[in-house]
Amino acid sequence: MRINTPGSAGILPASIPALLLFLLAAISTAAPAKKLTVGFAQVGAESAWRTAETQSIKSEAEKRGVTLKFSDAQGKQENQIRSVRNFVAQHVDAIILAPVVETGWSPVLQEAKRAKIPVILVDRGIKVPDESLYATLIASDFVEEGRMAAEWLAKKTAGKANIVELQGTPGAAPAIDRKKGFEEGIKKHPEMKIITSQSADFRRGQGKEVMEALIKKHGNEITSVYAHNDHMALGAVQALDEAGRKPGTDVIVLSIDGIRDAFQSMVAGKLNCSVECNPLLGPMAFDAIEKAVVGQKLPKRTVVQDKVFDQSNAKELIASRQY
Ligand code: GZL
Repeated sequence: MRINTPGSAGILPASIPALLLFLLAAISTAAPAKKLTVGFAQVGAESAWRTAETQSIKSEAEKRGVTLKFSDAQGKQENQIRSVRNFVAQHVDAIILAPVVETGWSPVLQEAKRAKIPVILVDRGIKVPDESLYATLIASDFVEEGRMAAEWLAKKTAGKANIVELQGTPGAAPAIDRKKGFEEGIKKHPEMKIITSQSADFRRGQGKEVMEALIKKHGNEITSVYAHNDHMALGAVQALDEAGRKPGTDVIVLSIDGIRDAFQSMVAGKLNCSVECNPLLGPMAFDAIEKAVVGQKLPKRTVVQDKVFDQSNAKELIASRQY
């Protein structure tokens, strides 16, 4: 290929800049980067939040021409571990893992490390003695989400509330940390008490069932419900409605995620507040993979920023919601 530069003659570049241009031109016509194959070990499909996250990762893979191998663990860690092991055996280029719980990951992640396959954690963290077992974690700060929820409730109730807490999946990072952050947040308010706290596994149906039982047991003592996700809160709203309590007025209901159904419930005056937890992690996950597969060092943690939504802004924002 002839590169004409000032003072040059003949077909070969005569100066260094020209040589560099020549080499660049040569490289740029090289074969396109290798088509990546990525394994994605997803928790399951327990909530609209989860399906929005799955959709974000699937559509981003398609947009980038990545072959995505997807597995749904039905909420079971042993299924996720089996999926990761299978992805290693299939020699994928990278693995995306949304770990259902925090512990029990070292053995299978050591297998991925030995196979030199980078693991990108999305949406939930893990507890491992050796942090080199994963390339990066892309997730919200659940402790902060819990604190934001507590702060909102303290303002709404002038620091007086008897709270039912509906926890997420036992052992899951968002359940552990949202509880921790909320408890930290209400500590400053002696008249804000958690009167009972039970898991409903991030599921709407279980949120309704658990709330029905708690209404029977605690009746009008309950003045607030704090749910670790919108789905459980919407189940609780249904239970309160059916029990003749007025969710949104007699009982202040708040949760986390910011899904469209939560916005609809806030517009209807039933749910009072939802702290956002953005599930649209596809673009960040594949940006991280593209760096990891060429050996670039990644930050151990990328914190996804969240906002607080309530009945004061739900109506104007609902049309713009993407999940
Ligand atoms: C949060 C995610 C949680 C959501 C729930 O990152 O792990 O799991 O808050 C989902 O809706 O079930």
